[in-house]
Amino acid sequence: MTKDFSTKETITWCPGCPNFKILKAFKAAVAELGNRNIAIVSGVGCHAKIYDYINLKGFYGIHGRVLPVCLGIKMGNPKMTVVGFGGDGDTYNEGISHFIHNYRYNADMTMLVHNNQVFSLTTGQATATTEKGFIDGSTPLGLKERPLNPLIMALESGASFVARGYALDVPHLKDLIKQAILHKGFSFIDILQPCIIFHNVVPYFQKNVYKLKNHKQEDFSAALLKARQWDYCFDKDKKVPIGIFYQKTSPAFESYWPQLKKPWHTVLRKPNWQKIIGEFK
Ligand SMILES: Cc1ncc(C[n+]2csc(CCOP(=O)(O)OP(=O)(O)O)c2C)c(N)n1
Repeated sequence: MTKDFSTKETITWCPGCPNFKILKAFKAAVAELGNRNIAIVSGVGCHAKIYDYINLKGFYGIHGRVLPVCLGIKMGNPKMTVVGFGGDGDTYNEGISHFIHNYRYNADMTMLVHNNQVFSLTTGQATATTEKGFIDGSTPLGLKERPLNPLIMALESGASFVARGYALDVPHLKDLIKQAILHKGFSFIDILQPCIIFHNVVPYFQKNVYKLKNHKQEDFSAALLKARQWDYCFDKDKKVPIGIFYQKTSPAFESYWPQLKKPWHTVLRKPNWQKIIGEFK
């Protein structure tokens, strides 16, 4: 049940923040999957607080380093389901190299990016996915660069599962999360999570977000075409597709490293903690 995944922590997101919806969708998804063998990992930022609100074990992160921690957990216990939560700054700025290389590795884990298109916790500076022209204290003359499209970057990096969700469509997001977790390989969902304080584009999304229909998920060219439909800017009233853009079967990291096939992680190790602690005295 969803409430089994709740904690007693006081939630400190701003009232009305779409992060509440991501929390709701995630808890409902894992409750429906009936899987408690999940480790969660977060970055640093507003999104990362989700770690405190989900009753699962894991690691409350380091800014931009969600994916290396996820991969370490997966290598340590290949039977574990691993889910990372990152911000757009966290994942597409500080963590961009991990983002690219993890598509090459294709370990069986899931990355959920709360994309509010700003560094929210530090009060709204521009990230890699902020639209050109965005004005803020750190870009008073308007941001000059064009945003990166993380879907295209994921596809071109060899991703085996690429999706986009919308935090304010909880049932749809819940289904995406379930499918991402069930996917055998590295799955990525860019979740539109408009920050209602520093980057409130809710009206744009309410008007323009639509669900992919009759889209061939195994067709790479079709995926690229759909990913290009919206460029993360808000000047031209473009439609914003959500759903699974691309999914393919390809060998997961755990399957091609022979060391990870053996059940070595189940061997009971008996570390001499006194000796180890002594080395640091
Ligand atoms: C290595 C490092 N760089 C910078 C910071 C400062 N910092 C803390 S939170 C944050 C913003 C996070 O933004 P984002 O990842 O987009 O998450 P959001 O707050 O929007 O959910 C930054 C830059 C930090 N903690 N560590």
